[in-house]
Amino acid sequence: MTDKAYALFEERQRARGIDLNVVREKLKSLAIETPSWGFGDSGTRFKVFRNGKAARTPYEKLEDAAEVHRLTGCCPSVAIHIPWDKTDSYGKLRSHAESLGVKIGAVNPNLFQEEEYMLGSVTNANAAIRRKATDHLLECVAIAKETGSKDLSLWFPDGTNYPGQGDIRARKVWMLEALKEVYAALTPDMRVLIEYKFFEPAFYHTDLVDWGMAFQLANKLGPQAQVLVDTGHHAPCTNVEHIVAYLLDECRLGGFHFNSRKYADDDLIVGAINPYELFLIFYQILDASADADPAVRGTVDAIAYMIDQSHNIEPKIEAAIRSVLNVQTQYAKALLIDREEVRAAQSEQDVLGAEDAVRKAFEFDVSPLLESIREEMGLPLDPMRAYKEGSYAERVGRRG
Ligand code: PSV
Ligand code: MN
Ligand code: MN
Repeated sequence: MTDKAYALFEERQRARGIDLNVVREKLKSLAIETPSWGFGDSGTRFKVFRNGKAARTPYEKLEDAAEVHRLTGCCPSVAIHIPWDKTDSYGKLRSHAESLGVKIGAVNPNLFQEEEYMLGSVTNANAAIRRKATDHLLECVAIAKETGSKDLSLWFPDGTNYPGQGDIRARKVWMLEALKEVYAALTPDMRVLIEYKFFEPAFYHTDLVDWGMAFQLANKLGPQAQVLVDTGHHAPCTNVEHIVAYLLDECRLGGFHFNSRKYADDDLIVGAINPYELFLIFYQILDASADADPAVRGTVDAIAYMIDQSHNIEPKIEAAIRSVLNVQTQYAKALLIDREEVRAAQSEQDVLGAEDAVRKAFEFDVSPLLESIREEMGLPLDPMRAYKEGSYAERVGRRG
């Protein structure tokens, strides 16, 4: 049945001039990083529901993430969040990850949980608090060196709630000062990925409110600083794929935090709300991967695809699997765009022809392709079902 479906799919794509060997190779090399915090209990400001099955320690989070990798074959690394994942030995944590067949990925400092950060962390008017926040960032660089991580994902909750509450220009200077110290501590193979967000937890002004400010900071710091696009961190109606294309062309797109949103920073399962946006993001990335400038192509190759979701009602491992499969699906669809057809329509200024060349790839059912690749890689054809029927789910069920 699968063979027949794939044969039909192949025939159809071949007739369109799509080289499925290239598509297959690209799909097989897609790596998506899962977040440790997506495997622990999390919630909203209203309540954290405890279902008794979520991972309780950084070690268990890595085990759950490794199970997602075992089933999907495309999640070889796990981002950590400090101090949520604080442990007495990061070397031990690293070995634990490696023994499970995964690596520790980006290190995420946390500047939003200590009482002292109420009025800001690196942009607090109190120099001692700024020092403490910067020291935490430096501690995370040191942790990254121990875990073998190359990326530090930086998100700052800093901002103000009322006009006049803070000196916006002074805070801008303090932010740069802190980041310069962090940048100076990196080894040449490390990066800082700067994440922006348009509001929350601050409701009047946010120090790093958008991609333009993150981009400007990255430019001031140097080539090892790039922008991290969290898909949930934009005002409604923002054209995220445009931002992606712009940053790629400037060689400043470092990575993603994928998640879905309907309203604000909802942190829902990736692709659950607007899968077409995800597809269009991948279209821009794939288009840039064929850019004449090797620096742009190199930027594409180094993109860190990370998931940042934290669910308060869904079972964690299944939610992570769903997100990963949704990312894979949209990537597969974007790989079916005939970019020559798009280019031809663009050069003829054929508006609807160009739109059609992009959209029609989205409309293909790529499940025969994904199943065929899973079969080739020795993976379960239906990772979600395999999880539900497997012994790991039973083991998780005994937690509590
Ligand atoms: C902030 O909303 C954020 O997107 C940052 O990436 C944090 O590290 C993460 O969420 C915490 O869940
Ligand atoms: Mn994020
Ligand atoms: Mn967020």
